[in-house]
Amino acid sequence: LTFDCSSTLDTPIRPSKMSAPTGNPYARIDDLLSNVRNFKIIESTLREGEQFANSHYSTETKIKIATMLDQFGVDYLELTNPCSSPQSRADLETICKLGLKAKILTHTRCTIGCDAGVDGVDVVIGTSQFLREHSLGGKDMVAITKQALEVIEYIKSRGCEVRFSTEDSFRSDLVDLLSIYKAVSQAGVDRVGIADTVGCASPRQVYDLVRTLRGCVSCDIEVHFHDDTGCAVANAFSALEAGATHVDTSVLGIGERNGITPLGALMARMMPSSRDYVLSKYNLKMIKSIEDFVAEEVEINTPFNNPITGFCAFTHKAGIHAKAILNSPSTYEILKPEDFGLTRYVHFTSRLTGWNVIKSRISQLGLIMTDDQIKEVTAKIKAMADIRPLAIDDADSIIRSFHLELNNGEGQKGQSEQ
Ligand code: AKG
Repeated sequence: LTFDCSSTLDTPIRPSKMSAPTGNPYARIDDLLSNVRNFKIIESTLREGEQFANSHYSTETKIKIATMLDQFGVDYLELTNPCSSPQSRADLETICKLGLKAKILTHTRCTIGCDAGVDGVDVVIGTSQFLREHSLGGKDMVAITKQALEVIEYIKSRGCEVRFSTEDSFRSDLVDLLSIYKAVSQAGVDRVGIADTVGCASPRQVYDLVRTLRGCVSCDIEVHFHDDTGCAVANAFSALEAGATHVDTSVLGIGERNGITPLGALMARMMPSSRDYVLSKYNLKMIKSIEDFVAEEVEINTPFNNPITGFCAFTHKAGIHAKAILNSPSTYEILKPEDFGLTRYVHFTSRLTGWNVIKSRISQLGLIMTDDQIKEVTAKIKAMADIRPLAIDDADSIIRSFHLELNNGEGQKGQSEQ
């Protein structure tokens, strides 16, 4: 096989909207190949997510997850291969009959069979030296390409969408990769897929590979990133900047090992760059309920630092932050909690608190004090918080008893003046 991508370069590639320069010197202006404002989600909680250590979905759970993700607005749902087990086949058939808006895909190794009424099939085969040697019995790229073309032809003959992906793309030879992608693109696949199967890629490597591939194939480009080295969200964003069109996600990122690009975290990443697009397409207010449902099903907790839904994702604590947040939330928030149906919390009970936030709490409690009095009660709260952590009720009692003392003082003063 030889590598020659020149013949596909004349195919027009859909331009994404150019962004206007903003006051932010770091805001990037998209180039014409970027899909940051024009991407699709292939949601794989029901395939990659089923490979998560704790997953054992019942049919009802699968229906609920599929329905919620469909209402959220994902473009595709990827489900476990129906050949995995009789129940997997039955569940896939059930979900295909739900009449969801999202297209239903299944995921298979590069073999013929098993489409079970789906809209499309995601085909994958290993191309790295590791997988060819230890998983595919020493197959060379000529044999792999021949097998891929046969399977693609069969799936197309069944009237299904077809995506062809190389497993372990980032440890595969670049010429091998581009050659097979070009061959399958010419055979008419709807998408080619790049998979960072071991989570080794960096955002810059992702950008380079996707940008190179974008010049070699005319079809869509899907990306799948594992999170072993913590880059799954950054890599997905980089891939979109380089021209990828579809991103694989799962709820809370569940999948093999520590999983893949999480749906919610990807939404968080996309909002600052593509707010209008994301809001027009995805029902962000559902993220928390979807994550809560899946977390309970697979018996995990949402991590404290989870974007959007971590318990303190919209909590502000230090006095200097709290003061600015009370004046204008954009000072310390890049995401607006109300976009996700959530609320911010300004912490006011710690030793780091400041008088501005205590002033706001005093007014929430319906009490009136002068600025000097507020500063005095703030000092009392800080002194107590130096001794032990304070609950909201503790801080409120300090405020209330201080207020009472003030009033009693005034009352006594008034009595003695009479
Ligand atoms: C992986 O390589 O980690 C997969 O789960 C397959 C990805 C794909 O089909 O693109």
